[in-house]
Amino acid sequence: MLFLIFVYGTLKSGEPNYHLMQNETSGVCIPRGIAYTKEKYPLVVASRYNIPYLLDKPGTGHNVQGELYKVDAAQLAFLDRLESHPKLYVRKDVVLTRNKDDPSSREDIAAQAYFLVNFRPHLLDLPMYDSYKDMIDGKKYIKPKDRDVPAPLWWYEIHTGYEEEI
Ligand code: PCA
Repeated sequence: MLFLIFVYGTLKSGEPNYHLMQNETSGVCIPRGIAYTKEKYPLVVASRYNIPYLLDKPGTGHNVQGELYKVDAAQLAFLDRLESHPKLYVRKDVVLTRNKDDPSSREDIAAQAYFLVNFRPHLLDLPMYDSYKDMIDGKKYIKPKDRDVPAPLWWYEIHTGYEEEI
């Protein structure tokens, strides 16, 4: 069984976690090209570690560019752990298109992506991007191994569910 996953952040080619999308590193992972969200979504870079988040608020932001991958159950489980699904990011259905400038395009693609669902409202005040890239607006991504505060102790910065746990 294979799953179609849309990556829009550090897992894209050339970005800091791309090595985790190499085929057979953690499971089967086959590139399927570039796609865009059919709906607009806010893509922001947030928290002290400058992490990209696609916010679950359709209609706001941009048609976000990302990459499609076909993955097997092992790679999907690996990605779910990496993204702390469903505690932090939530893997959700998303509709994509190959051609964002042609809304009538019949090439809709059903996939899943990691969204931030219970996000703090102030995240909507951040700049919204149509495509993520490390160092965008000078924001350097800090990898999990280089973070000075362990998860979930910093999640309150971006997530409404973690205030009590600090
Ligand atoms: N990794 C996932 C979600 C955000 C991130 O940095 C991705 O690239 O889609």
